[in-house]
Amino acid sequence: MRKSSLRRTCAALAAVTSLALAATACGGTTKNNSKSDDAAATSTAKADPNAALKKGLTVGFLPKQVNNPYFTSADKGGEKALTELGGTYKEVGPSSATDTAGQVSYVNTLTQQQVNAMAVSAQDPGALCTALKQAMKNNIKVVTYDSDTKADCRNAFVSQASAEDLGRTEVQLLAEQIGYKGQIAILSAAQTATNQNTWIGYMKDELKQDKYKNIKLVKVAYGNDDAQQSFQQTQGLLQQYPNLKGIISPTTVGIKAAAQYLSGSKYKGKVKLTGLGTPNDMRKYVKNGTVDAFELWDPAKLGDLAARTAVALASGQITGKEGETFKAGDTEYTIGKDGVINLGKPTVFNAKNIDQFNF
Ligand code: RAM
Repeated sequence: MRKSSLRRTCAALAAVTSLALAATACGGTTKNNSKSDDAAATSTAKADPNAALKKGLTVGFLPKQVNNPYFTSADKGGEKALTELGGTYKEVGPSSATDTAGQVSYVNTLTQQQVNAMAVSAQDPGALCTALKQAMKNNIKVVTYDSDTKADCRNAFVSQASAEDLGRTEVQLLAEQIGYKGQIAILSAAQTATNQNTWIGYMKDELKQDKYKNIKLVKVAYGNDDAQQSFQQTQGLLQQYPNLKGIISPTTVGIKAAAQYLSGSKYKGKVKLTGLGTPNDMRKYVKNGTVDAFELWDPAKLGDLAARTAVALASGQITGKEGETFKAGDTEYTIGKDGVINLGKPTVFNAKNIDQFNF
């Protein structure tokens, strides 16, 4: 068998069978038999900050959901960075944000295709672990971006901002808008989404402070990042809690659907809405008085950093350990605890600044 077809067979074997079998049949690694790459695959590998970035690498992007404009922007940012770095971009992924089995099979597809790295936004913290670990054993670098898995199931996580800041500031924004008084609800994405659940945890913690003692969180509803379900969930919240004063929706799909519902209802401007949205989705609702302020980061910058992190890992510049540094474009990033890399601070959008943004 030719070497390249042997490699392909081995990767396919590893992706669909137990790793032990593939490892026996393929001499320990199915990805690349060179010594240096074997070394890079082990957890004891050392980062070489002076290593040149490799050209010709293929990075597969696997978002939570392919037809979500937020991920379209994020992944375009990844594509642009890879083109600049002389690499190849590809994107695969499910069309529903609650198709974890689909995400698992896409991880296996990318492993089979022997990409050099993958950037994954996980629909669920644990469901992808076995598949991601198998990818890493095949010397494929795994970066999560946007929504993490468990720390031992990937090499690094590129986070959009500090999760704690995001959770706390969304509560602060809404509390100010409702005068620190009344019932509030959260309209989230999928019930298993790692990112939303982490932010909601910090929202609940923020609400424990004395200054929020007159605010009551009455419900967390899930719209599954589906426009229609999110719209119906908002309608249901108002039916169940007619005195509701505010909603936080930490999802671009959720906040847009909630704004659409409120904007056509008697609650427009009365029930306050904030959370995470794109300026292009939310512009008309800010202008028509449905929404005062909300926040987000630039998704394209998140995708850009995910791609650059993937290439730095696959080039051996970093391994994902705390304290390692690397340059992405003109910015130097330091890897934090548990392999987390923070993009920066989110932007708060309101009527004054929203026209300065186009994404
Ligand atoms: C949706 C997705 C994504 C989240 C944004 C804010 O597009 O749930 O994971 O980061 O909203």
